[in-house]
Amino acid sequence: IDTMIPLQSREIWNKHRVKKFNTGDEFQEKFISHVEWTLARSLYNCDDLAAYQATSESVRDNLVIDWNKTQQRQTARDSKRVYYLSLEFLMGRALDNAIINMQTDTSEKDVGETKETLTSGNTSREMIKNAIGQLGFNFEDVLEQEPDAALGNGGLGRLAACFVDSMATGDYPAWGYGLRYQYGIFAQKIINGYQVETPDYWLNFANPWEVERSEIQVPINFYGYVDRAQSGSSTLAPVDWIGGERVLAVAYDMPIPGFKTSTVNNLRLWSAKPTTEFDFSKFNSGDYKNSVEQQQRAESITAVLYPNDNFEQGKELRLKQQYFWCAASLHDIVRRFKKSRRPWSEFPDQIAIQLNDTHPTLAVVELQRVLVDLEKLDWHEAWDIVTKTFAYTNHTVMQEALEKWPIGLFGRLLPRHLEIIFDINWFFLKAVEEKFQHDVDLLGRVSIIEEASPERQIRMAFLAIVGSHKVNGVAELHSDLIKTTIFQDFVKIYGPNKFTNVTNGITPRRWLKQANPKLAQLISDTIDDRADNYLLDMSKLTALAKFAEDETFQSKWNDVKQFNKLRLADLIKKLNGGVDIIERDHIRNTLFDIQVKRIHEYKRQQMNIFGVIYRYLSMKEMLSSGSSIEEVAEKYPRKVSIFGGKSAPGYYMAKLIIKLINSVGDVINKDDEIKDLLKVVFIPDYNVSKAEIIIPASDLSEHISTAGTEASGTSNMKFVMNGGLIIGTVDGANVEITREIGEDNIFLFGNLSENVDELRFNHQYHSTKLPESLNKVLNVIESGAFSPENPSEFKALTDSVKYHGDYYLVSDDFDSYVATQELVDQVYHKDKAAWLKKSILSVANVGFFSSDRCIEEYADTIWNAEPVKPET
Ligand code: GL2
Repeated sequence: IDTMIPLQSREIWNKHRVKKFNTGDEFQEKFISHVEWTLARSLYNCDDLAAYQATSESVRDNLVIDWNKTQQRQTARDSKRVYYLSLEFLMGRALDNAIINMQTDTSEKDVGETKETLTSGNTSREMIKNAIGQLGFNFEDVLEQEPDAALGNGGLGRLAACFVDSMATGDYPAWGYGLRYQYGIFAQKIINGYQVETPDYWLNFANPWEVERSEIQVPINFYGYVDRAQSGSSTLAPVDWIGGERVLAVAYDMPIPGFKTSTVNNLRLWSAKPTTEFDFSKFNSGDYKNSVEQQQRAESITAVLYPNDNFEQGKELRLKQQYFWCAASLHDIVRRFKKSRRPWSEFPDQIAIQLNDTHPTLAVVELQRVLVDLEKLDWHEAWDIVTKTFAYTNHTVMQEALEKWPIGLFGRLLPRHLEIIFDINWFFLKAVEEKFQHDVDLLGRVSIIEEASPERQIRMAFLAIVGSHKVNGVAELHSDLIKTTIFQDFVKIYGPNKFTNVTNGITPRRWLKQANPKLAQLISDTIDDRADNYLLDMSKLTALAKFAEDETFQSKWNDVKQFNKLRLADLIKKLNGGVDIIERDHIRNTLFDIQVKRIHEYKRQQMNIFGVIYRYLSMKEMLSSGSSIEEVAEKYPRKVSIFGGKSAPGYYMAKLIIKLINSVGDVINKDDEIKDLLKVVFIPDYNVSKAEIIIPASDLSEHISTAGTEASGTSNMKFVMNGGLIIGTVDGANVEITREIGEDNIFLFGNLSENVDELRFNHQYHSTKLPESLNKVLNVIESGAFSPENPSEFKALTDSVKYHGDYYLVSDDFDSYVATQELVDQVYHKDKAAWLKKSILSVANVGFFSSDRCIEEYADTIWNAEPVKPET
């Protein structure tokens, strides 16, 4: 690798080479020097926040050494690189994860002998915990200081975070590219039962996990016009795009450490800032204020994450974000490639770019522009390179989430890109026409340009398909569905092999080891893997199966669950102003039933709360017809229904669901007659760090989307990995979870996706017939039982089922949902051993859902990329 340092100076560099801390003592030395030098504080004013910062700086120092080496190694080996483009990276906290991933040794022989070093197996976390304790701080309190990096909405963003973890762990030369929003997903407050959004200014304190690369600044243009003075009339010839507005993209890098490897990859996030150029025309015309304001507007591009999940709004600023990010990332990728001095034809051999949903599809167009307009390649040669480079992951079939841009708006912002899209479409349609002359409607159906009124629109998903060599869905059912529904015509055009499946996964480092240290400990003790190698090879978990019916083991397993339930009860108490909602004395016999995810009608939190109401009404009915509370408890044993999740700020129905949950909780939780047998809790501001407390505490979790709507779901995998059982529909990855863990270990119910169209059709053409049970529930809601001051408060929710076609099929699934819930109660309360066996077997067979497996599949079947292993 090139260096500017003369040979004779290298010795001095080597002599003063920076070193990692490797013992608790060395860590403490680092910590204190950071308190003094980095924070300019001391022993006399070091609080938890300062301790967090000093710890992070110290851990970061270790990472940076490996980070630099990794980048040098990857450059020197010059193998194929992977770039994961995602508008969302829902990273959560970094410190604990970095500490866990620092565990470097994969040999088990020295475990237990040299306990307090980083190379002694399972002790990196213990070592630092002790060292911090000796310095006078509580490890957990220190970790709590870190704000979540909440640069995502939900599953899609968290998937990207799990993937970068697995790419580093698998030693893949892979970078993530995203945006450094100043405001992540809003913080949710619940006021009088309503969601209120407050800004998440997560960069309030210095962020030790990013490095500003102020030397890496990419100028990005918007607006302007296309000048073809040089090129004549052919649109295919290179032209000049004269931009009208220019901003700078500045790189911020986050280290992504792999687990038990010294590979540390890079996540590069772009931040917008004004150029130093100044609009002198405005200045000279006396409009100084305006020209400053225009400069300031630059920063607004990366100010805020759009808070919609599975929904696209079509705002100009969003398109600006997308282009800004795609252009900056591609510029960076192309610059790195050009340093290798290889011919352009080798670009796809050296680079794979994965499009996380259609959000980065402009990168396809931008690469074509760079190759044709700037590098002067022939159009078709360029297009061949482009399509071999990109691959596209689809994450939803829902119409409202599919991106479309009106060509007017698009053409104003990106005039040259619009021309290129027209040309791409022209060649694409020409080829289709040649092949399918008999199918007259086909061209209109697959055109990248939709002939819509009032205006034509660009279908980004179609552009992504045409610009990629592979398209994948995220669970088997979903990948089948896209082939038979939204992308059906493209299967005909390209053949079935362009379409594939990579079922989602999650990183076991965060979602088992970090979130559930007690369970991780029990597992590693039980399968005799104290160096935690199972976290790299989850098939090792199958060794748990032989203990599934072992009474002593079951009891230890249960103890871990109870510990985690208490931990969650503590969190709930804290969030409820110090007042307990959950009865601690009975926690072992209380079923924790949890649904945490974005609030969405298709995810059917409304069905869950209707079920809770039905249970409550049934309990009250028993009491009023003379049953004793013991008899009620026999039929409806102790249960807490726990909800959490954010609604998009503009999503009226989802916000109403939140309000209903809270209103129902207010009534039920105060009703002394039912003697705490049922409680309802809404946990405000669900996020990654709360998920780490909530998920390990579940006995049962709910994944109950209308069949065919949830592409995969990933929290279902997290709950199973933590020994929780699932109640779910035959949707998304629930299908493969069932296959892996066995159908005896999951509670499935409801209609199948193949029946959904017909059921919806019936609702449209005949009025919806409600089952007796649901009818009762809706009537009680309409009576104002949960909103006495405003009985019609929830009318939109009840009407949507009753009169508006029940699009999400709550009425069709309600009875089987309720019946399945009663079955759950029976197993949980009547046969604890059977329950524990299911729980143990689930964990034993959850290995398939490690995101390490996903990354291997992407690497083998889509990227054709190999790991670059550190030399040992
Ligand atoms: C989603 C899907 O809704 C979800 O089922 C899937 O698990 C994730 C990750 O593949 O992607 N699609 C989508 O647009 N969002 C998702 O979470 N926001």
